[in-house]
Amino acid sequence: MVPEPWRTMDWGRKEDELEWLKSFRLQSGNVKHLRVLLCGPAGSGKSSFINSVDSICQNRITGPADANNSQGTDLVLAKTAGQSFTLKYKTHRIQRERPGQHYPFVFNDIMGLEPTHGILLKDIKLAMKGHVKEDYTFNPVSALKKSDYFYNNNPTSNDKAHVLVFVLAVDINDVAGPSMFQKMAEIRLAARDLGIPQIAILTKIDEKSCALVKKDLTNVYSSTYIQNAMRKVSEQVGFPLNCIFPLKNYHAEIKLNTEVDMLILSALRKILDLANDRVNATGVAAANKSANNVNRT
Ligand SMILES: Nc1nc2c(ncn2[C@@H]2O[C@H](COP(=O)(O)OP(=O)(O)O)[C@@H](O)[C@H]2O)c(=O)[nH]1
Ligand SMILES: [Mg+2]
Repeated sequence: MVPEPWRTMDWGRKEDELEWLKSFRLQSGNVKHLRVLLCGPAGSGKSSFINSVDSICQNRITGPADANNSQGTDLVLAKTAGQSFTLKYKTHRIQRERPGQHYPFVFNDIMGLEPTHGILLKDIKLAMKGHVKEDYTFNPVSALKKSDYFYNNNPTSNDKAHVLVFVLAVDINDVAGPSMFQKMAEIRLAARDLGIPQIAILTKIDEKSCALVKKDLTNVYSSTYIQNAMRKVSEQVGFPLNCIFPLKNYHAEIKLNTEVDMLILSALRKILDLANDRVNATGVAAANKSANNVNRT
């Protein structure tokens, strides 16, 4: 345990955070929704994160979309496909409290970090640029081709990713080899080159960190184990420390819990702020470009 927590959290502010989420609106009229691309190894908690956000947004634990196996949904998919490690590109929307209404952000998750059988870097770039159509099944040995039915030739701003989130279990440094970190760094650089902001969430702090945090989640920012995990991820992949969020997903609970909600909401807030900034910056750039074109005519 470190003497002073390195990050602060006002655990009593849940109602304010929820109010912020409920009133969350897009600042730009250029897009219908913000697209959040989640990327991480099989079993890291990508589907559980989407389900957890869904649960918080609906103020109840919602039925699992597809996170339901101890090995992770991606591995289940991989096994059913005869060890060929495939994964469909699916957009997950988050329902508001009333059926039929949705929040202005969507999630896609891709199993992209396994160096040998994960989704190819080329395909991840295509997904970031909005070229991958819904329901495409990624092939770990060959990238999506322009001639393919699932190749979107004319992606709109709605199809493009506005933020990239690495979903890593907090013990990633103990289990991942150099090639996985290398691939993560390559993906992060590709996102940076496309102007897409990136953050990381470190999941499973209730299971894979120190006894202190397992006992009480509010110790999260005082844990040396978690601080070291964040530092190593920061060094290996290149995220600034303030873009790394340790948290726990809902996975076995039947009721919401304030501490779990607060950790997820603080990550979600950062994700949505970064995505909103990205969309606004793209809108300004497009407006400047068209103004320049008008000036030239
Ligand atoms: N203890 C704990 N288990 C988690 C957490 N997040 C996910 N899990 C479990 O880890 C397994 C894999 O999660 P899943 O969301 O399917 O991973 P995915 O393959 O990345 O989509 C499932 O059994 C989840 O219940 C977490 O924060 N804490
Ligand atoms: Mg999954």
